[in-house]
Amino acid sequence: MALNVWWLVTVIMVVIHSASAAVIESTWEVEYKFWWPDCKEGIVMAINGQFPGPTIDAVAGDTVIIHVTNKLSTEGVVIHWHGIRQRGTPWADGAAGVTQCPINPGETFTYNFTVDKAGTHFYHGHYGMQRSAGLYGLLIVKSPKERLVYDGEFNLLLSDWWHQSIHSQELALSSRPMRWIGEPQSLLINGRGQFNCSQAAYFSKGGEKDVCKFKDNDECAPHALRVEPNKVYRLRIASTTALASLNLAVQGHKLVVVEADGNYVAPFTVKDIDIYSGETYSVLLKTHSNQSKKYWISVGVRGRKPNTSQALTLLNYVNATESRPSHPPPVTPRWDDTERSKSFTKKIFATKGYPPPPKKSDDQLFLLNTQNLLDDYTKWSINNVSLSVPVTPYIGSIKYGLKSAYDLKSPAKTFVIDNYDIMKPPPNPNTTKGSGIYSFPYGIVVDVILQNANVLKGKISEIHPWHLHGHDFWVLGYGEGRFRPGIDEKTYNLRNPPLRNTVALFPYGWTALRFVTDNPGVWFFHCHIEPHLHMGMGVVLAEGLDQISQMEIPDEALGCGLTRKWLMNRGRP
Ligand SMILES: [Cu+2]
Repeated sequence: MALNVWWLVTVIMVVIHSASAAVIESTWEVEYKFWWPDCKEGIVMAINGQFPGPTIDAVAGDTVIIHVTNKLSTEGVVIHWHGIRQRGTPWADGAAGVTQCPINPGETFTYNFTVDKAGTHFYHGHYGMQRSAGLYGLLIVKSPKERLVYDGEFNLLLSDWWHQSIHSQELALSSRPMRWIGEPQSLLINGRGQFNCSQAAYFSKGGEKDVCKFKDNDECAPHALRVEPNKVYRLRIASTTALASLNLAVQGHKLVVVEADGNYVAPFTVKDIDIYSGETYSVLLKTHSNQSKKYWISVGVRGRKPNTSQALTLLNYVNATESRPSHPPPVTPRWDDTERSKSFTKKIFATKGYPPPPKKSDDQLFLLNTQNLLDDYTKWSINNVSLSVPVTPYIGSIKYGLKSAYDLKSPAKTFVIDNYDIMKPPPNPNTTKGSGIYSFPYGIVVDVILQNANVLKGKISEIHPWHLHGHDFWVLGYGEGRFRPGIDEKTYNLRNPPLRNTVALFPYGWTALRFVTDNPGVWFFHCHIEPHLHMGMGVVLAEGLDQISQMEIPDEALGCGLTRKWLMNRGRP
């Protein structure tokens, strides 16, 4: 038994110090840059000449001030701080059209917010499909009272990469008929991948001739993780993929999952982890004693039929004598083994010390996810409305009472068609588009039931990772088929559900979550698959409308659409 519980020591609380809050301030210039992310030249969105963008290292309680200058010549830009709740600063959430106007070329916008809670987070573009173009980086918030004990840590930022430009991708997805962007050309680990070759090809038929050739300082050369024997390492893993659901394994080593989306979870041991776009995990890895070997870290695609090679990097023991691993990389579990994915997800529970959720909810949203047509354009819809984000940011429209800036009528709070058969393509393929929002008073408990369904053609239901801005929510449960009101609520886990900001909606199933409207602001809630969001797969939640109207919002956030007009005329009759 003693051998299997080495991680137990790591959950003993250790108080290190009570740091006084610091201010982390930087100036960022966002620009397009030629880069070789997968050993092939492409164009990335770089920050201060770096791809991925710089890692922000903060301590819980710190203030982060980032002056973002848009050095793109012809398009706007925003940065969303994924996992940061933005309490009191909803205008700094960085969602274009929701919490601010895109920053114009040549202009600077200052984000100023507090990172109030420790966790593994990241940041990314939230305008058009700029995340897919490489506008992302890590945001690590350390705890002044870290409860986990480990000897060192590494960050693994996972993403997917296309050779087609995002402008071409956006146009393809918005064309009639829609042209699908296909699977990514490469997967990247910390912005590094290899297209059309494999570092591990010496194990396969092609042999040495297919082994990637790169120099150590090439932009696509993987960064190995250098470890010592008999130590515990924390791997902070984040997925900012545009499309791919991923699986990560470290050859010859078990992983103990301890954190998900910035919240500690009850530790559990696995051979590999599934990670969906928008999610983060920390895992603890214990190195072997007295080893002199090298091991593969492999990342592969799940949930969609893969057409992309694994991303690989290495775990190298400091005194490794071998030049490369002596065994092939771990094989990614079969892409369509959905039961395996569900079984991983269902192992995640809050660790001791987290208060349970409120026993009952005050309001409920049932959100049916469907793929539809709008004048023969392919769209994703929620309760038969495909989201069309207005030019004027909602937060400004609400603050200044600009009633013509968006649809004042809220979308339906439940499925439009009561007897909708989720196992079949939609009987009526046609949808509508809209910009209406769901409004909630301050301080109530809201349940959301996400309901998946069959796509437009064929017999397929896709995985959608849903991400909520401004909140962590409790994941109360998952179920198969159509949600049965009055019955399925009884299966909710109200004892130790995990707190997260992103949750998977599995094929032909439902996912239930609960949150408290304790953060006045306007919050995007959407599928984190970038093409899906681009095609309308999201909703907008406004909470505490009275508080928003009293709130101070920098004018610079609102210099577009009807709020610009309002600000220009302010003070005039
Ligand atoms: Cu989706």
